Amino acid sequence: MAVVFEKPKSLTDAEFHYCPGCTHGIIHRLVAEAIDTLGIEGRTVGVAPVGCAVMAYNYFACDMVEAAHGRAPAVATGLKRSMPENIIFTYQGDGDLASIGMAETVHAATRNENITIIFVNNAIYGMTGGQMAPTSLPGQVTQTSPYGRDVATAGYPVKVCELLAALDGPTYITRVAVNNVKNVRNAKKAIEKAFRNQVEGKGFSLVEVVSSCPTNWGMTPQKALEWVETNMIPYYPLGVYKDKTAKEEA
Ligand SMILES: Cc1ncc(C[n+]2csc(CCOP(=O)(O)OP(=O)(O)O)c2C)c(N)n1
Ligand code: SF4
Repeated sequence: MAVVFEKPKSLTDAEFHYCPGCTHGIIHRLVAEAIDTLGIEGRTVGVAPVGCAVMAYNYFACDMVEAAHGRAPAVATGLKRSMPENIIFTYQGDGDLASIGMAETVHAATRNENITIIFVNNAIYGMTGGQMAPTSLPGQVTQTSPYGRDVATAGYPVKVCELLAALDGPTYITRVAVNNVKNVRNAKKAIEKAFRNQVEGKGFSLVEVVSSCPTNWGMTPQKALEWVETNMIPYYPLGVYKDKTAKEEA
């Protein structure tokens, strides 16, 4: 019988530790599929974050480096510059990338480092038990905003794509989601393009993936996906924010 669906070669056999319904698993799969499709499995090196995806080094079947919290773009820069023939990606949450690691993110982008960043925005600190993240929505209840995020004291959520797209440096900045089949298909294309850009030497690519954290949002997996649609996506509109390659292709 013809095989129509199988596990990507770039995922190991290790069982994911993620909570039921967590979208980290879908995103891991899409990254692994992109590596398989481009045939770069032998020369790809991933950089794992501090956050729920800290054990990504167990799941991707390529060399992996563990970065200190937020420092993945700096580690990726060093890897890429010392081994330019390798394909380097980071996989980071919103606490890792947009809070403690914001400086590394902005400066890697403005230098247009030829790396690929997968940014998982679930609007909360998942690993540490659900504290407010830079991307938590106005009014969102978290462990550290029990009455809801008050923008008067906590400020407004950081819109990473909009912010980075204002820089002259980066090549490709896009926001996708994985809450339904159509969005997963678009996310797959964007992640593949972000890796292809690096293979072709085009520069810094970041894919923000709007994601869910059913455990710390206090929702069933199904409700969490609905909340992505009704609350997250209106605040974080999906789409391409910057694509320097579009000009070349036109
Ligand atoms: C230097 C340092 N500061 C703080 C922490 C605690 N810490 C661990 S993970 C994390 C945030 C995780 O949230 P996020 O990056 O959004 O990823 P998620 O777990 O939601 O996937 C924090 C603050 C740490 N490990 N190291
Ligand atoms: S705490 Fe949230 S982000 Fe972490 S594994 Fe569980 S559902 Fe996923």
